[in-house]
Amino acid sequence: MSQNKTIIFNPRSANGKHRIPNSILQVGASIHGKYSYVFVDGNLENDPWETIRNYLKTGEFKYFGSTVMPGPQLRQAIPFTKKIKEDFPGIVTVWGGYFASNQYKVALHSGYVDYIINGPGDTTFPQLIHALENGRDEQLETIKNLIFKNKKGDIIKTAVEALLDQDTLPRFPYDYLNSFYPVRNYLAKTFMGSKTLSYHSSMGCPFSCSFCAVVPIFNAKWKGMSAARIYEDVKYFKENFNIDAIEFHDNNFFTSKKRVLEFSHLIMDDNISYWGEGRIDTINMYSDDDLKLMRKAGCKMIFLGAETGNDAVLKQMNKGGTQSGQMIKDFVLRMKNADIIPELSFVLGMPAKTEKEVYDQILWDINFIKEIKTINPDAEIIIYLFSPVPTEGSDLYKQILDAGFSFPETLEEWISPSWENFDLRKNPLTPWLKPYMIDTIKNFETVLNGYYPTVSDFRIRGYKKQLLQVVSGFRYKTNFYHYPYEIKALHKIWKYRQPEIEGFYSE
Ligand code: B12
Ligand code: SF4
Repeated sequence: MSQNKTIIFNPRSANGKHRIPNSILQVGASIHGKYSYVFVDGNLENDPWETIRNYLKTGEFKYFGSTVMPGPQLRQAIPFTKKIKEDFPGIVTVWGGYFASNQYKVALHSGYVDYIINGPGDTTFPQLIHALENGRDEQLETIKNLIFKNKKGDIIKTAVEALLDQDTLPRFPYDYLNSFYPVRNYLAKTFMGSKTLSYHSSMGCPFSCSFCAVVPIFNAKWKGMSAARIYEDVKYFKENFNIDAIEFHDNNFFTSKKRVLEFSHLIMDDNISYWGEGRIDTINMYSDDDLKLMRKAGCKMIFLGAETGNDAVLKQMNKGGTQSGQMIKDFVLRMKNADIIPELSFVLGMPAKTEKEVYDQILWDINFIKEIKTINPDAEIIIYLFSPVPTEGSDLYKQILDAGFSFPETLEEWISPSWENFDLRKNPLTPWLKPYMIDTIKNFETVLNGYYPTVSDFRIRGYKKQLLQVVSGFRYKTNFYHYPYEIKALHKIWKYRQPEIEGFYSE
């Protein structure tokens, strides 16, 4: 093993109970047994900078790798990486993850991020360390999925590697992680079970929705582990930690029906509930019997990108596949019959030719959401504001640039409060979306969350739920959404948790 060690860092991503850090586990797996490394999980450290600094002061480390998702993770990733360059200039800094891959220019121009892993790092990261350890700079351009500045200061983006057979990837070093942070502490109590595992079983997505950050990285490619391989890990967690629920963090867990049904058969008798993300038109092709089988095997809720009920806007979003407004309505009814909760996300605030068209579409979608709730009151609704992603070359991206939108030009700007709201898709700073439109959406969302609190926040039950419903009922039924302060106050008192920001409420 090399003398030079690596720190693999997971910046803080949420308050409260934390999920197992799959991103850094997979990066660790890629160099496990080849290079020495330590994990630092910002979620579980009181002062992660102190921990990092103490490691670096030993002089044994040369590489600092951080995973970087947009939003709160930037608050540690940016200042820590900058400080490392200032205080320990010999350290090589490497960023990976969705923010890094999509915003690589601003990261490299900062001067304190040396290398970006563009998408999966499973072969890229060990090859990068190998080249740097052996002083083989000339090899860098041949390493796939890498972005860096060459000696002339030009940005080099190397070839993209085809997605690997996921079954051949090394197992995650759970035992090694356990030597830093007890793995059992990551298994949260959620609305699904008392010990919930977060698991990621596939890479990419076969679609190319023009608003989605997965597209520029994976270009409509998807590869999943086999059901048997997933089940091996599930069994490990069942036997060692007695888990009773799983959150599948895949972008599109349900892409392969064969895999889902095989997996359902495998876990049928394990008493494990699960949640995953999928597409309406994909799962709509499953038969009623398939859905029932999944439910029996533990599938409790599925997150689905409904986006909008308007077929013309679905087209503008390049949603692809066969999804339509009518299909969404039919589908939520099928899910009701199968007893699986559909968790539908909507994207409001798309650009349009005139201000009136933008607003009319918002009002139209609000009505559509209410229609969905009438068909299936258990359907969960998540509302996002459209936040552009840099899908270079797409029509929609061109449209938003023409409308005067641009991303921050420095990393420091990304951690300003307004851009943080952009990341959380709560205020996207898009010029066509006027403050009164944002108010309408937010107020509707508050009333909706009052009248129909999410089941995933299991503290809001009994009298709390009833009180919220009484208070919001009049507003919901009469479309009166202005200034819903009384609902906000109750949400604040009971610390209502919106799953789209920090994940499901957990203890
Ligand atoms: C889990 C998760 C969360 C959790 C984080 C829990 C935790 N563990 O800390 C929570 C719920 C907090 C969360 C929140 C948000 N999330 Co999130 N989240 C994810 C999710 C579902 C899984 C991440 C994961 O573990 N992946 C598995 C690992 C193995 O894959 P990976 O991270 O891509 O890592 C590979 C490569 O990227 C690379 N790599 C990654 N990091 C590094 C680092 C180094 C050094 C190297 C070498 C390589 C490398 O190598 C890895 C192995 O090949 C992803 C979607 C997805 N499927 O990835 C979204 C995702 C990353 N989230 C996203 C977003 C936008 C958010 C939010 C900002 C907003 C929102 N409303 O959703 C919030 C707020 C963020 C916050 N609070 O920090 C987006 C990012 C989109 C974008 N614009 O870039 C994604 C892609 C979801 C989506 N499709 O929209 N999130
Ligand atoms: S189906 Fe979902 S994950 Fe796939 S590109 Fe569309 S929005 Fe992104």
